[in-house]
Amino acid sequence: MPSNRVKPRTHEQGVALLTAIIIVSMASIAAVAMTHDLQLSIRRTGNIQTADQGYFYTLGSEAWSRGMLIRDLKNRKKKEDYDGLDEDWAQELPPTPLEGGEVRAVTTDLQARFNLNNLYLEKEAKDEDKKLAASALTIFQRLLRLLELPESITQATADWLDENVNALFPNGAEDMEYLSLDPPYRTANGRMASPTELRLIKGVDQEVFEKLAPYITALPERSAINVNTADKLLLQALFDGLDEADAELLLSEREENPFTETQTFLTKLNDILDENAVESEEIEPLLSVDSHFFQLETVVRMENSSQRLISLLHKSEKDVVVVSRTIGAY
Ligand SMILES: [Ca+2]
Ligand SMILES: [Ca+2]
Repeated sequence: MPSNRVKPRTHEQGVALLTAIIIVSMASIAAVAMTHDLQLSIRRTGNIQTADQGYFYTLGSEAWSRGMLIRDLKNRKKKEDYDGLDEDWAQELPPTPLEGGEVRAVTTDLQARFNLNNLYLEKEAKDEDKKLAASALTIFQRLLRLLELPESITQATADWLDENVNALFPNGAEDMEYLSLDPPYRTANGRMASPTELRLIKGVDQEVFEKLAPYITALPERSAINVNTADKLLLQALFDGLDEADAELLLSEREENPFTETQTFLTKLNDILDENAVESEEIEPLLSVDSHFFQLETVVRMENSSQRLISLLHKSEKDVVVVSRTIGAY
């Protein structure tokens, strides 16, 4: 009779089984690791692709904004000889869906802001420039006062920008002030490349900067303030004695009839102030009714990422060109 008894496993069979189990485990580990690497690689490629796609969308938005300004330039030749908030370029593009995400864009007139570089002075500055810088200093001082910030910041900012190394009295600050800090640094003694440079200046902490940020800019050259786009607070900073209600009158006037000449604006201003309080000759070079510098901010949101592009655009008499691009903060 055949025996039903199972043969006892030999020692060799046990070792073979164990070896097989080890080999299978190792193969599984290797397979898992390879799959994991592959998944990471796919995800990484996907992220790069999404980021690239987002960047191209921001460039598309920039081209669109530039097109709007070029159109404005052509209209200007026809009749509309001003830059105001009622014009097409000034309208915000609300979140607009696009393949895989959405885009939002807003064009801001940078001449609606106070240009910090108006405080810049060459070493051998002409009297005319000195006069303009002194007027800018007064405007900046009034802006700080209206924002309830220390007015002493004006002198330190002027010192940061002017090419000389003599500190203004009593609140100025040149190299000696900053070289004693940790880490030490020197004054720029030149134009600012970005308004964020203000954070380096004596008396400007994050809180001060954030309060000032919506009202300031740093343009590559001296610029006038566009009275058709400037904020109410900045209009008040322009003229001593112009209170909030007066400034609101100017805002409603320009909403009805945007100013096409600075002289019209000054006449209206003198009407409001009910006196000839404004010295037209002094203030006129600081004002304009149109603008050359614009900022476009585009935010593109894709599945898991978002891209922010800040473009600085210059509108001349003939064309609109992109001066600089910054990804992230400006
Ligand atoms: Ca215009
Ligand atoms: Ca200086």
